[in-house]
Amino acid sequence: MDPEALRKYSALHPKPAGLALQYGTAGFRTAAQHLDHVMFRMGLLAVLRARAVPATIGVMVTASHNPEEDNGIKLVDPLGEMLHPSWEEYATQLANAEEQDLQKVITEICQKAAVNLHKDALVFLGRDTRPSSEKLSQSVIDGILVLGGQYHDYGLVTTPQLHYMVCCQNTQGQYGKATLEGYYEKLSKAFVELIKQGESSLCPFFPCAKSHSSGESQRHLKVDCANGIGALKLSEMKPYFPQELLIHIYNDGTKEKLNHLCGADFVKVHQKPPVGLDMKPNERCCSFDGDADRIVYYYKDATGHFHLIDGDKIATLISIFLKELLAKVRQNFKMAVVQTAYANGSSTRYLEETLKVPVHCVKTGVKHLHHKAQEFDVGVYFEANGHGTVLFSKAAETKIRQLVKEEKDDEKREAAKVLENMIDLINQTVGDAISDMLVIEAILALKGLTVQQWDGIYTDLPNRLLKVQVADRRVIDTTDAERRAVTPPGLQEKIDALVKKYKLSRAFVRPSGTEDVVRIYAEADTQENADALAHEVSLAVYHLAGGKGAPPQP
Ligand code: G16
Repeated sequence: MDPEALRKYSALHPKPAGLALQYGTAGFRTAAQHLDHVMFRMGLLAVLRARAVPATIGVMVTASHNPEEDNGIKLVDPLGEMLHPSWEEYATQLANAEEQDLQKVITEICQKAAVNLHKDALVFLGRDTRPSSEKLSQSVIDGILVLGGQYHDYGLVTTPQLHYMVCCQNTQGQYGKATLEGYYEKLSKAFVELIKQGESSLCPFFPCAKSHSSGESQRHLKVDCANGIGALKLSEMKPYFPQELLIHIYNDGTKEKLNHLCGADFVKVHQKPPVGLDMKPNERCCSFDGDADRIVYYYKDATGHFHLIDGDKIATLISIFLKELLAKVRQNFKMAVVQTAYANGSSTRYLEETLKVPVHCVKTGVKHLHHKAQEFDVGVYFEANGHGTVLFSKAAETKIRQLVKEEKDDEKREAAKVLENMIDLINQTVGDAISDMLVIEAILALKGLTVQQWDGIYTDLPNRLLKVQVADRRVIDTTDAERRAVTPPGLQEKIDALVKKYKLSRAFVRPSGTEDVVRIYAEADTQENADALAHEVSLAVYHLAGGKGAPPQP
């Protein structure tokens, strides 16, 4: 490390006085103008991490679902997973170090994490379409270079595409080719194979598949791309899709602002369609978020009523499909679903009681869900907001591929083939809107399901998500996978008392790790009751946790 170069470059990326940020649910996130120093320093950290592992590390410049004016950065570990929690702490220390202490903090990290400064370091870089992203990723590059690292800049990519590239690189191509073409080819090949299997007489499991794929209306899918990177990448991928899937892109970023009144987060929170997407009754539609790692589906029925199909129903559809196939390959694979406190009570009940699949609840943040899902042969994880994927253990994947090659029993072999294609279609590194969309489209086509039939698997309990601004959201501390508040004193007692007023009700509060707000979730027997409960809880937060501005209005 050249201390002089470090001093010189760090002075070009000064830390605003008094600013302290924390590596949150998905990295650092705040107004873009406050992030230049963080970007430079995360370039430094990525090099240290790459040397410590040692392996290629990813850096994604994005603030995902946040407003266009925000930005952020997510670090990606070698197999495409989120940065290891022990390094989140280093990230926070480095981001908040005063300029004169920077070198000392780097030396401390090197000592604690046994970083060999003489090793090569390669960092993969990607960014979303925010106006601030290009300049901020240049600051990351400055940080990488000053510590003697090398980088490959993928430029504009979705977050999951960058995770995929990192995994391909570190598995020496076993996971796929570390190029966009490699990603498009891998996913589209698996998708086409699955659709073909549905139409093949050799594969008897999908009697309704043929009639589904020949139905003209079933071939169309309207996709709201949140005016973000998803639009660019989905258009690039379109030529790879077969005739059975006709994608129509809306909110492509040419006219409106990123995430403004559209995108997966908007649709989920407001439980209404995005602007800019003209929805006819019973048409299948979906929304990506700003960096295309989340997806939710929806449609409008003949009476004009809006139906949201969120991450819980996506997890349910995938679980039903996989469970049927796993029964056919008869390998006693352990399957489970991982959710968070936001999961609708009806989804948990359906999964546990009807489908008989074990369900686990963990803290918000895909990093927590991913970690838990790794404990099973087949771990399906989804946040209600549409962020999720499926993980197959190495042992399960190897067995499935072996059955495809060697199994004599036709039924077992064909089921294994479907599973093999699912493994290739699913981006196992992280939730991926494009990959999830194709998984869902394949399942609907193979099972011959319409969006309404999918929606009808169970009925969501009415629910409401709200946000409240407080002076310092860290005053709220939670336990039991964020389902109970430990501080401030009296808050949980108040919530418990409010919940008792309504039938089938549940509510919790937690500080967001991506926005400066406290999130409130409530569900109850009717929408009016869910709304009323959420409002009363938001007032409790406002009064007991130092609310800012005017009290929340109903
Ligand atoms: C990120 C995380 C998600 C999380 C979401 C909201 O999503 O990756 O796991 O659910 O933030 O987190 P919070 O409630 O803490 O603000 P994204 O799509 O914005 O990167």
